[in-house]
Amino acid sequence: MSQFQFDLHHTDAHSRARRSTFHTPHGPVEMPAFMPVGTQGTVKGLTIDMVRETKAQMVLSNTYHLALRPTEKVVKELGGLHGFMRWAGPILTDSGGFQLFSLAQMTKITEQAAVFRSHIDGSLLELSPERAIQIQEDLGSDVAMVLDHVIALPAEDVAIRAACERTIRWAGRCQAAAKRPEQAQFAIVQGGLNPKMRVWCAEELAKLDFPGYAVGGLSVGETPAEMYAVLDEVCPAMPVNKPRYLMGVGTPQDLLNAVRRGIDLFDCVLPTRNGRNGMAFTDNGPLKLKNLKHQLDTQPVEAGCPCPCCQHSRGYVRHLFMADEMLGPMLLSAHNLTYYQRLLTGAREAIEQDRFVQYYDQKLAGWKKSTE
Ligand code: PRF
Ligand code: ZN
Repeated sequence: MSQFQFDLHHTDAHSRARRSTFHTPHGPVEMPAFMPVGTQGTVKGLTIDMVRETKAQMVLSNTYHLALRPTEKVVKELGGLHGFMRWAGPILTDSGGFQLFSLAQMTKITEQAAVFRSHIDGSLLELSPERAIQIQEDLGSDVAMVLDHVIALPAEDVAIRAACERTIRWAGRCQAAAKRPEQAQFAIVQGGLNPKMRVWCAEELAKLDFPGYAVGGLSVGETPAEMYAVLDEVCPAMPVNKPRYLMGVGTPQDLLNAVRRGIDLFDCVLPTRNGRNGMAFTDNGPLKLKNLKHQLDTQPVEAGCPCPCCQHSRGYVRHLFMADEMLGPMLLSAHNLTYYQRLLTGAREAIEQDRFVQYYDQKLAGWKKSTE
């Protein structure tokens, strides 16, 4: 019996939103779910106990960064990612496909592998599908992502097709390279903004029978409407009985729009990155804590929020940012991650009760009230 069972409990009566549980060797993930990003084996600014207190169930980490530093051998020696980070729950690792495209100075990409220069010391390195899997097996994550070929948008159809075809062949090679039954691999659907290519890529990958599927290549500069249009087409082409993960997305509004279209899993740097920059997500839209209007504000960032930030006044949090104190970014990162978890907990409850569309309308109406 696979350790990666997926139970689809319910589909919302008025949308494609799904309520499910994904089982892993390090415990279950109630979906729809959001994973905080722990690129370097740390969710920036938070201790691992603080990450747990946000109610995160699963965290994401990165092959590319950890392979460069401290190297997967060091992580393996120090107990794998679970022992290294001291995170007892499920972990997903990204393959490096997207980081090659966004961070590294790519020198050559062939059928065999991507050759690139490290963004840290400029050294020349090679990432093949087999190597991406071997690194992720050493890291010991529960879910490994296949190595995909990400291209910049907009792109010509021929370039999109070539990247899709290579992504499909590489997915097959990743699957063939797997040695650890305690690790599941998720395939990644590419295809740019071309709906036909997206559907074709999803159908070809579905034939390989992966335990989960991701949608990649989105949130790379297209409009939200363009991204939602791709999800409208691609979700119905993905297997019903497997988790669906939208990589690197997004704003609270993006998350609810994607859930509505049938996505089950997300990761994004936005809650932590924006938190570090003084921006808080709330049910009444974003708050900029550096704004002078918060100087004497005695209210918490969000009334009723159980996070450590919301035990303080907005005036105090503003002071921390103005005085460049590190507690400010820490508190707002904790708040924003808590906000994202509460948003998805609410979504799960709403789906169970067939009222996801009302939930969506209610959240959107609140966010539109923002005056900042
Ligand atoms: N591929 C991989 N990781 C990713 C993406 C992708 O397309 C994205 C796109 N938003 C984020 N992270 N491997
Ligand atoms: Zn809070």
